Amino acid sequence: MRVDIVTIFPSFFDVLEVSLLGRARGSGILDVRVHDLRDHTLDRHRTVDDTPYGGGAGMVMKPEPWGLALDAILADTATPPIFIFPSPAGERFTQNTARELADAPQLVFGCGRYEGIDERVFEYARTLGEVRLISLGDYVLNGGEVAAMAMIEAIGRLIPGVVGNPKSLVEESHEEGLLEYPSYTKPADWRGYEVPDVLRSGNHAFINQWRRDQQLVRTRERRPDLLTE
Ligand code: 6GU
Repeated sequence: MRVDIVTIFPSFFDVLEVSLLGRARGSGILDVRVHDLRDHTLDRHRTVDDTPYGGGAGMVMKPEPWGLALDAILADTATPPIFIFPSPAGERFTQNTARELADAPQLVFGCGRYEGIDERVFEYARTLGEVRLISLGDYVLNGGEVAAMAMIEAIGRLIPGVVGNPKSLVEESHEEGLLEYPSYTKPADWRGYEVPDVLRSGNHAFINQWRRDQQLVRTRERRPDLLTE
């Protein structure tokens, strides 16, 4: 998968070089390219924002640098990509969203700052590919960078070969609409806290039943919204 990121803070994405995703980049499964929006400005001050039409607080990102940045990415692209603009005003990002996006050959993340990006940029991007405004949740971050990083990690780990053992993708929170069951490892007794007997019984039917019960108990307690949706 190819991932292009447009941002005024390219160094935010340096961390993509470490851990699982770093290894996937090294092995060619993930081709990540970070683009500095300011490289597509035409003025001496490399201006990316201006005051909002209609008044109001904050600054809005100007459309011209965005247009040139998207054009530069498209100039070197075979098929229409999916554009993702992280935004608290977008649809909610879920495990389902991650699964949908993991099949795409190319994702382009447009990271906005300030009060947002001039709306016409989204209209223009729709002429180049599918456009999705996506939010991580109901709270506000300073910009799209951290949100894009979270989405790239959630999507990237679903690409075959990124996570070493594909089985570890199946038994985890949200894969079946429930929270994950509790996990334990050695020692069996740690500071007087014991591992539940059933997990040491060797009876896999009991173990599976216990784990399923724990998933339901946890989900009911912590995330009742998942059971009613
Ligand atoms: Cl995607 N962007 C910003 N700026 N804030 C957010 C968000 C995204 N998701 C939750 N809060």
